[in-house]
Amino acid sequence: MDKQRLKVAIQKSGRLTDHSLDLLTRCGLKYSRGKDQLLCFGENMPLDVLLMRDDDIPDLVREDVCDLGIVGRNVLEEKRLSLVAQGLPSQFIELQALDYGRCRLVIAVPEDRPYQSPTDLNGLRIATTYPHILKKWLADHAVNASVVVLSGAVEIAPRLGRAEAICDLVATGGTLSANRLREVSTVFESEAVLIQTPVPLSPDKLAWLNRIRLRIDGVQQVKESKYIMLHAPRSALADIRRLLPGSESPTIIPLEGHPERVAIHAVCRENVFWETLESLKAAGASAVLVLPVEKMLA
Ligand code: PRT
Ligand code: ZN
Repeated sequence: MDKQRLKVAIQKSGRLTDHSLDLLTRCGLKYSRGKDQLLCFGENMPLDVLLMRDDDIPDLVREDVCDLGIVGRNVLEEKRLSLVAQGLPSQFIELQALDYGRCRLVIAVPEDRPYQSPTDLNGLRIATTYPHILKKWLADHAVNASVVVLSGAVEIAPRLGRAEAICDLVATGGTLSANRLREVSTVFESEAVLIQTPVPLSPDKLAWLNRIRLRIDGVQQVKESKYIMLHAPRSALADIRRLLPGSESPTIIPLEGHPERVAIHAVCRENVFWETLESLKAAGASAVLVLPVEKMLA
């Protein structure tokens, strides 16, 4: 593989795959997928995408097989703590959070089990696929429980009599309630993060990484942003500026033949709801138009 090209590892098939490919596409990457389905070749940037199991991504980046990786912070933290336990170097360079794949690692118990505080877990068996994160949390809370390590289907462990509690990832909470479990404590909060090799990048690769990071910032900023245009009496300018959510300095344009009215154009960095439009109208605005923002570069 070409050493001058950035290699980024993302999950091959799972919850982060579509979001990660979508993010790279929004950053301008056009790619073709290799025959083996493991590599996407960047056609318009010196950047290739390797499709891997998420559990392998931290090591691929730590060992400099890939320059970059996108992985859940939960997977990264579990890996980091397992390296610490083995006395190995455990620093990962986390470049930025990516605002998707949000979930939390929680302790859950059967709905009918009383629970007031972490000490109620003393003496219990807790099933998880995240033993290192769980053990650290138990130690931090001075709880003496035993950790049952499973490779999946953690939510059915209490019903099978393998554990009295579980420590698992939750997004909506649907899986817990379907299994008559209730969340009692958050152990770790997670989202997808971009990580970097500990080996310094060549100047060319670094320049591309910096460009991509600026584009990621741009992609994140426009998610909620809207471009709003409206007409308003000059006298209402102060009120209207106050009503525009998250906008810095709007552009004010005179309207030919209407000295008392102006056009106002502004980028709002938050979503614009109907309530805001109604308030704008009440303040004297007319011809209000709200458009999505596709790209932004600060
Ligand atoms: O094959 P590979 O090893 O790559 O994939 P995987 O099966 O290990 O991972 P995958 O695709 O399930 O998840 C990848 C990453 O997505 C995780 O490491 C998290 O960072 C993130 N993520 C976000 C989640 C969830 N949300 C999530 N809800 N990972 C797992 N879940 C599971 C959870 O384990 C439970 O079974 O979904 C269920 C709960 O979901 P709710 O919505 O019912 O609460
Ligand atoms: Zn995995």
